[in-house]
Parts: sequence; C-alpha cells; structure tokens
Amino acid sequence: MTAPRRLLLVNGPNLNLLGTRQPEVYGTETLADVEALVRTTAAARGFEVRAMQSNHEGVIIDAIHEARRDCAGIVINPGGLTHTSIVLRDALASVDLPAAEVHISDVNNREDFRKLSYVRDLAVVHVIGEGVAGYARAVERLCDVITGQSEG
Ligand code: CA2
Repeated sequence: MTAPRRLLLVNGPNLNLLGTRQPEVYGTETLADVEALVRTTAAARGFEVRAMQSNHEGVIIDAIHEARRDCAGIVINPGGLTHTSIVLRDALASVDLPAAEVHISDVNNREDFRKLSYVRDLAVVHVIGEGVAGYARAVERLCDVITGQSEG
C-alpha cells in the first residue's frame, strides 16, 4: 500500500478564538488563516490536509485515532492541553505517526506552568514561539521527516 499523502492538523481548545483577543501574544491572524497556510505549505510538498479544531479533549482524541487510517503525520497545537493532558499524550503515542508540536507563543518564556509539555518527547518536530508562521515551518519539517529527508 502506498503511504497516504495527507496530514492531520489539530488545533486544541480556545484556538478558535485566534485573531480576536490577545494579539500581543497570539497575533492577528485567525484560525482560518492558519488552516489556509498549512494547506498551501503542505500542497507545495504534495500533501493534503485534514484540519480540525476542538475545545473538547475527547473529540481531539478521536481525530488522532482516525488519523491512523489515512494520514502520514500530525501537526498539532494542543493549546492548554499541552500542559495538562496525559490522555492526549497516550493518544499520540498509540497512533505511531510522526507528529509536529507547534506553539504560536514562546511557552518557554511565559508562566512556569506552560514550560511543561506532555507531548514534547513524542513529537519529532517542535516549532515554538514563531507565531502563526511556525505552522508552515512545522509542516515543512514534518514533510521532510515523512519523506525521509531529515529528522527533528
Ligand atoms: O502558544 C500557543 O500556541 C499555545 O498553545 C496557545 C494556548 C496556550 O494555553 C498554550 O500555553 C500556548 C492557548 C490558546 C488560546 O488561544 C487564544 C488565542 C486568541 C485569543 C484567545 C485565546
């Protein structure tokens, strides 16, 4: 079977509000802008994208499980679940797909509780604090990993 040329893009809780509040932290671009950027970047590498956002942990877990069937990798900004969710960690570990962890803000230079990520060691790509543009970098690096050009 040929490997699927599809990525799952997951945005976690509250990221539906991108562009509406806290522009000094998260910028002015919207979730629709993020999804369009990811689709364009992935298309240039020959990948299509299934994009989802949810404020509900279980919905995100289901989407990750589903990705096992037809995706080659996962780009994920888990939002606040990054710092709290062993359930999310277990889901990512169970699907055995390469994952890229993205954070718009520099979580290492904010409150201490944002420094802990339950998914960090599972992800093969990390893009942190590069704003919305970081999603494009994450896609490019993840596609390189999937197509065997590099790691990390
Ligand atoms: O920097 C990131 O991308 C975060 O994953 C965003 C999460 C935060 O809990 C993480 O520590 C870092 C929060 C997402 C909230 O997004 C909003 C964006 C605009 C307006 C309101 C919320």
